[in-house]
Amino acid sequence: MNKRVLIEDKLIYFSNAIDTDESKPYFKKLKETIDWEQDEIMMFGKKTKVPRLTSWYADPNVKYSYSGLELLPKQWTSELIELKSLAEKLSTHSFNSVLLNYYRDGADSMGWHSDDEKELGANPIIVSITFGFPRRFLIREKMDYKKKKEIELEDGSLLVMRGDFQETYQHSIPKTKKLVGERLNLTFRKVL
Ligand SMILES: O=C(O)CCC(=O)C(=O)O
Repeated sequence: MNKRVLIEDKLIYFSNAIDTDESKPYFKKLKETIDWEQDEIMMFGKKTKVPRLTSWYADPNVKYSYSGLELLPKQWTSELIELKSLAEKLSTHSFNSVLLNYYRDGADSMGWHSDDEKELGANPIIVSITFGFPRRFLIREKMDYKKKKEIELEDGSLLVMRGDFQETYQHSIPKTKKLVGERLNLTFRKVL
């Protein structure tokens, strides 16, 4: 497994946390078994579809709201439990929930944001696992948007976000006009 520190104490990248011969079956199983939903949020007073499909799994009684949406937890599947264990092993932290995103093509995206909801507490540890087509993960400093970094999140990769990463930076997955394949992303979180 190849480990790289991208930002000291804040961002650690494992490029092949899951081997290709395992990542392909995970992709297929997650795509087929996860209860994908098309969420809608209010933007400028209008209901707008979120540009990706999402799903939320968590321990019972865990409540979370995200972009103004109250999420109701679904029950862990066996693949999600396995991936949670891997996330816990590599981050030495425990999680009680996972938010999944399904990017169907290059028109699907995630806008600039920080995972700084108060339910996650100060300096949350979040682990992000990617399956499928690699997409650009952009990072910018909140105090100076011109200070940017980026990394391509590859199939089977695992990214640990920790320390004051969410407080100091925003991140996004931009749209692309390139022909890109489907991508699944899982972010393991601990809701307090
Ligand atoms: O798809 C990704 O890699 C980013 C996901 C993300 O930013 C999030 O779930 O908050």
